[in-house]
Amino acid sequence: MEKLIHSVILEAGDIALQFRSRLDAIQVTKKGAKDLVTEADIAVENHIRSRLTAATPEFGFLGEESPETEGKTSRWIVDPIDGTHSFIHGQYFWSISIALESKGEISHGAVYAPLLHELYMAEKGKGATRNDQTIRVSDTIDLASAMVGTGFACLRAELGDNNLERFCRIALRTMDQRRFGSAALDCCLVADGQMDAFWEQHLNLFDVAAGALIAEEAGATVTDFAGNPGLNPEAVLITNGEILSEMLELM
Ligand code: LIP
Repeated sequence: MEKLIHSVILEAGDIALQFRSRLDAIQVTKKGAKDLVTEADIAVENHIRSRLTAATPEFGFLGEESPETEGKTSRWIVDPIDGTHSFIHGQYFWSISIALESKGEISHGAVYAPLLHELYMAEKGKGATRNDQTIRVSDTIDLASAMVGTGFACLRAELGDNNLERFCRIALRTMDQRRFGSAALDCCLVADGQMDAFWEQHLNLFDVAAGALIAEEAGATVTDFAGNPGLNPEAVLITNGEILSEMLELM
């Protein structure tokens, strides 16, 4: 399965980069007030979907840009471009995310950031890698020394709880903060120790299914904002473990 995911995600990256090379000319459509989709998102998802479906016709498929199909025991969970706004603005921090769920559990995850030349992969129980090198979370032991990241779910900006108060509370207690714009990649940055924690609310499963597995396999804790273990896209908190209790106090 890893070989299939590896090839498909690299092909998808090439397609996204072709669109990026003519960014001024690509079509952008609004799905909602702040929810944009580009030709690139659709072309990348179509490619991933046709390749994965041809190889595993019995699996279901949940993607950001196309209707879901159900499978018997397994399904692919795909975000063709996570960080569409970053992509449209010609920035570096966007990624392609592919996860495989079997019997309700994410078994494989891959996140590829083509402009950063970073490919993160994990298989349940077998650890996580970045460009084939094993990765581990940081060993930062307190929030005062921590670099943390978040996102503001701009697509769901009309929701009352918009994360700004929480961000201000946490920012006062940490060494520094980042908002990179791709939740999938944010999870991987915790996995390889570039950040000590990441949180975001009101995400979709396809944003974080792969990234959360990669983080967990690198030693991260994956909980909701109350500390319940496991991935809840409505409230995702990923930490290096050491700073989990301090983060929970502030959520
Ligand atoms: C985006 C995320 C981003 C988050 C946005 C959005 P998309 O995914 O990864 O970090 O803050 O609300 O969900 O829509 O570009 O795939």
